[in-house]
Amino acid sequence: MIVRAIILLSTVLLVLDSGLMTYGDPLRALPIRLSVVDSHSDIPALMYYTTVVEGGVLLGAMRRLQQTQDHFKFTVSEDPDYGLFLESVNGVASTDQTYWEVLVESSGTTVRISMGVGCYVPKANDHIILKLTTWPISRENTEHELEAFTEK
Ligand code: B12
Repeated sequence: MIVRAIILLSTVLLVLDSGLMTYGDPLRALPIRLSVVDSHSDIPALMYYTTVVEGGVLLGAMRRLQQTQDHFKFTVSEDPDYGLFLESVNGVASTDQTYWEVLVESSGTTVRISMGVGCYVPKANDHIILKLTTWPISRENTEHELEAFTEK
């Protein structure tokens, strides 16, 4: 009986230990760059260096940057379907005609991310670009833009 109890206890400890080894490794901080581009103003593009936890979302890196860097701030709003929408960057808010587009440059290619900042998981050395972009409001342009979105 005692032997059984000891075997059971050892098994439980072994399982717990292997679980802790899998989930308990220190989190790696991956370096990323983040640029803010507002071509609607005379403000030159700003570039920041920050880190994202391996497997962590862009929002986490942006929050870390906001806490450590006086000149970077942003706000988000919550959409019931798609999560967090980036509303403003460095005090410049999106409007009916503009929004903060989120792009990523990686290995020389720049693409628009296909989800919000609360879901996107950056890779090491990604260059994230927050770009104030005109949102086409004419019907013709809107349809074109809708196609570009839905093709993805
Ligand atoms: C129009 C549109 C936009 C417009 C909305 C402005 C406006 N005044 O209408 C603009 C250009 C701002 C936009 C931006 C983005 N969008 Co958009 N957008 C759409 C689109 C084509 C239609 C939405 C719509 O009008 N629905 C009808 C209305 C009545 O419903 P609604 O719930 O009120 O719609 C709102 C939300 O959809 C919200 N919204 C739109 N896009 C996004 C993206 C995110 C991440 C969030 C949280 C909310 C949100 O804005 C709408 C108006 O208020 C959808 C695709 C589709 N066919 O549904 C993509 C779509 C929702 N967008 C998408 C994406 C990825 C983005 C961007 C992240 C792209 C980028 N890399 O920059 C950015 C958001 C960046 C940020 N600042 O956080 C994805 C979301 C996928 C996901 N799983 O998260 C979709 C599904 C397109 C796709 N297939 O990839 N978008």
